Amino acid sequence: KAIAPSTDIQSFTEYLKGCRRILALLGAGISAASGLPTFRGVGGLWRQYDATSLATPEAFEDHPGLVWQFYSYRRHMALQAQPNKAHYALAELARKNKDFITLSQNVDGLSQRAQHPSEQLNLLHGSLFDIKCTSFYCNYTRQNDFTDPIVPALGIPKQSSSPTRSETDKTGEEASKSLYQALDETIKAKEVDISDASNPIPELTPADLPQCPQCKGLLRPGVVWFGEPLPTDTIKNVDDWIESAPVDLILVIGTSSSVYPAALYVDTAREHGAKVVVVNMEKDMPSRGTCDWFFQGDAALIVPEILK
Ligand code: BJW
Ligand code: ZN
Repeated sequence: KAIAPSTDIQSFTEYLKGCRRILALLGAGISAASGLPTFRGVGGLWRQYDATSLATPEAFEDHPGLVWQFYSYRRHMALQAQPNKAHYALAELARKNKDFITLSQNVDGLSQRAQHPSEQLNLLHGSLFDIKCTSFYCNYTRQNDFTDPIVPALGIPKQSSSPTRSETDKTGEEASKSLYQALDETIKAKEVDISDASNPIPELTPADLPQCPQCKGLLRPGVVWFGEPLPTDTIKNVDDWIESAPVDLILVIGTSSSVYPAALYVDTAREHGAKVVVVNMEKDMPSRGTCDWFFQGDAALIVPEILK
């Protein structure tokens, strides 16, 4: 489409009134105002530390201690954070409209904690609080494990300034910046600069890391790493839902739409008749050119406003 997307809230709310079947695709930006950093874009934590390279099966195989430290930190931060008004607005929409489903790429548990009905919430990339065994022959998994730290050796050093509830008053960018500092301090406390490739990686012994109660193998976070398939049941649910009838609207909230197959749901929804609304802090979005409405700014402010 050559036409610029509309930025008119009124025309959007008019359209929304007539919508029945609605999808939301969530990315890290929806949790930015809760103080959790995004992967890319404004306040992107991964850029400095190249954390996308930590979110791979190869990184975990080679450096399980380092990767577990990273996820332990992420679990800790997510547990300290509170859902924001965008999480609550979507949870409310889900309770009011049983023809609405959310596809979340986030692993932080904030939609669940905002009481989003679980049968309408599809976790495309798993959860920081699901744990599973890495042994090929073992099927051990557990869900909703909020133990922090998950094992003592993965404790966050006390001197790191983790976000408190008052962090939710800050803007996403401010909060992300203070998280940067917290990660810096965590790394300094361990006297390791993981941004410098020449530094030795801190080796925790396998006995320090979470261990499978069934087979004594190494446990891992139940998230989806690059090169891994998305959860089959979840994908089937979503695909069946989309196929079953035309879709009226897809809300694309706080995602760079750069990771597949999640990003493809925007096109799939459009092919099934959906209009596309994008909510993002940044103006230069790849999905902006092909959306019907574009609302620039903090999702925590805009989402409750447009769903009111
Ligand atoms: C705000 C804001 C505010 C800020 N308000 N907005 C096709 C083409 C090319 C490559 C591929 C392809 N298909 C598959 C691939 C490979 C790969 C891939 O996509 N690579 C791309 C990088 C090119 N995909 C995969 O490997 C996937 N698996 C797969 O395809 O398997 C195939 C297979 C089949 C059968 C057998 C075996 C394999 C898996 C992808 C898994 C992604 N995992 C991660 C890590 C999860 C765990 C963890 O959290 O550590 O998921 S990567 C990371 O990116 C995380 C996120 O969910 C995901 C998306 O990021 P998101 O949420 O969009 O965040 P950002 O930071 O990118 O964007 C934030 C946005 O918010 C920005 O736009 C900001 O502007 C905005 N923002 N503040 C509103 N306050
Ligand atoms: Zn096991």
